[in-house]
Amino acid sequence: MKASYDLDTLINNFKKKDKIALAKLITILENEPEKAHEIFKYFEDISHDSYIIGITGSPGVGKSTLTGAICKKILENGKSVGIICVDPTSPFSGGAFLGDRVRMTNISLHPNVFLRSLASRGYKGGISRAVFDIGLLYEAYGMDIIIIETVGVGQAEFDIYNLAYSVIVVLVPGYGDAIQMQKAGIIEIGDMYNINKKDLGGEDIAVQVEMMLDDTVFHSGWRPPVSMTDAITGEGIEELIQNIWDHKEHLELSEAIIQKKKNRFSFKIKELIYSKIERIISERLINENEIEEIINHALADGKFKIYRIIHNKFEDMNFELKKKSK
Ligand SMILES: Nc1nc2c(ncn2[C@@H]2O[C@H](COP(=O)(O)OP(=O)(O)OP(=O)(O)O)[C@@H](O)[C@H]2O)c(=O)[nH]1
Ligand SMILES: [Mg+2]
Repeated sequence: MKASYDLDTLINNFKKKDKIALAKLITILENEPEKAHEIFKYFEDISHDSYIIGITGSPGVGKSTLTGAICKKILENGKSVGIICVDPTSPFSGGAFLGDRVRMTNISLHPNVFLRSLASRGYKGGISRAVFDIGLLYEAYGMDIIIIETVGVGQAEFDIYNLAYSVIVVLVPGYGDAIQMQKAGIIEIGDMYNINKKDLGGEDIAVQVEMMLDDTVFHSGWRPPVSMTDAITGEGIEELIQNIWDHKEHLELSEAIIQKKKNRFSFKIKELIYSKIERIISERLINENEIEEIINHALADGKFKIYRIIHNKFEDMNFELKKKSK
């Protein structure tokens, strides 16, 4: 069911920093991604840039608590923060929405904060698309900082590295994370490493991470720093935040920020181009019924003929395409 709304009014309220309008626009983008085209037209005169921080790590390492603690410090400096929590663990941890809200209740009530939780499964157009669109909306809203929290790294469907400018990989004592890290190759993903739950130890893992980093060559000239925090008491948060600003400065001075911004948009542009091409193909070259026919034909003729049938069909399509482009 599609909700009824008046886009002009919504946008007007959004521009007056009305959080309800922001929430509604996010919902529209989630449910009707094709509306992005109409919505973002209203913001073409805005030139605001937000700085995007990614927080990633295994379930339960304290990403949400850390996000809350970082956010609190940023707010103390008079800045605004838009948070996106991508939470694939919700079925296990008993509800991402509730969990994150409870953990971040204090900050999410602050006028300069907006928090949106997304369940990563079942997203129309994929989770990266939704995160990208919400991030862009936060930028239009004028958020100074955007924080994206997500479980795990390097999942095909959600590539935090391409969406955030500074990525914090969070580890905790006692998980054997250093070994996991090496296996997953995530040493290439973190712009910084943070050992959370330092109240439970963690010196060992900090040393292991430092050693691994010492063995790695960083062509960018940025060697990821390692910090330790207790996200509950806020101990160590200052240092972690300093690492973020140092990384931001490094990106800006080396102009690597341009590449980061390019990465963020390039996947989106590719997605838009591919979906357009797909539409053109289905409208002009081959429709669903014809595809069904090919499938039936291939199945009826036996499995070994499948490649020949597909090959011939594509030859025909190429021919059609050439004819049309003349
Ligand atoms: N002892 C200790 N506990 C912490 C610390 N930070 C977070 N926790 C606790 O660890 C648990 C998980 O914290 P979350 O912030 O929900 O962790 P998360 O990584 O966001 O979890 P998911 O989003 O479900 O993957 C909660 O019970 C927190 O209170 C810390 O520094 N020390
Ligand atoms: Mg969380």
